[in-house]
Amino acid sequence: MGEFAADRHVKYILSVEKRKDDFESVVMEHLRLNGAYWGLTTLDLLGKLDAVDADEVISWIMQCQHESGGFGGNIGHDPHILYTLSAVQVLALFDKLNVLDVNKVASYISSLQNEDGSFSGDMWGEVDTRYLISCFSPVKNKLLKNLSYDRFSYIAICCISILQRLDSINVERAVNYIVSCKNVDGGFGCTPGGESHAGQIFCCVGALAITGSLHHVDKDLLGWWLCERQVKSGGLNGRPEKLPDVCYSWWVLSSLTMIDRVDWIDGQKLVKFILECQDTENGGISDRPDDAVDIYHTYFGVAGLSLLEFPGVKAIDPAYALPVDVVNRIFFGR
Ligand code: GRG
Repeated sequence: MGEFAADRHVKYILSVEKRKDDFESVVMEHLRLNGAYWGLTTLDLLGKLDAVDADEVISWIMQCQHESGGFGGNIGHDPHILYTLSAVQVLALFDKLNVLDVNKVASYISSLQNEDGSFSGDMWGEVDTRYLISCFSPVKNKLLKNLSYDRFSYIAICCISILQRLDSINVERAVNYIVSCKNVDGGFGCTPGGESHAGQIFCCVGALAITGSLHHVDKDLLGWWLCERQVKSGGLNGRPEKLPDVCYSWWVLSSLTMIDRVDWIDGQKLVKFILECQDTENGGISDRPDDAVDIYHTYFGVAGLSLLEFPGVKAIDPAYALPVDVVNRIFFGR
């Protein structure tokens, strides 16, 4: 099994920020705040967050805030619930949540809750976040336009919980909506009746964990569905018959961790798969061995290793997707 090239990954992440004209930076332009969350959380998991200038990052983040209280993906871009979560997560990483007008952000999030308890992504109603994620990736450029409200439910709940303002949304209705997306296979889809997908399952299980509602999950049934995502190479796919992808090391493993079934997959084989996806020369992790690396897969590969308790990687919280010490600082002040 190859070595874990932690130092190279740190160098790669720091270099993405500097290469403003290359392909990855250009396609990331409109979702830069989300990319910042991926890169900076990876640095923190590797104990290297101090390699960036915190004041510079915070000042840029605050310039992405809109008068509505929401944040855009970059300066001058429209606000969206996903970038608002990324902004809050990055401020939490730097222990700078105090720069926020919490009421303003909370009122932006609560304004996006619909009558049925679900959330819209922005004032226009909906954008599928798979599109947001896939269009930055050199290997994926798909426009996927199905409704995806329960994904926004996770984003809203995670964000408002970090701000300790869960009382500003209707949690009961939000939970009811998420539960209505549960399928007979134990998984969750984008909308009621939608196909179970590991990314979606993370969102639903994460939101249920944060709101203390995990009793709605059939843990054994969902555990089976999730551990069947492991394929021969050791990697995990996101749904039956699909190719493995490093990002599912996060979406699947975090869900298994939250329902206490993480030992139902072969952790050693998954570690081997993630390490095979590294560019050991220039740093970064790709979706599958020998593909081009990007910052999204680098984050989710390292986050997967964290859940597998890989040496030298800090522990990550499976629901908040932030280092455990950051989550403890938010909720317990230490
Ligand atoms: C704070 C970690 C964190 C997340 C914020 C954006 C978000 C909340 C969750 C997204 C969950 C999700 C749907 C992940 C899957 C993303 C992805 C790469 C989907 C690809 O979809 P397909 O259909 O993939 O192209 P498969 O693998 O099924 O072929």
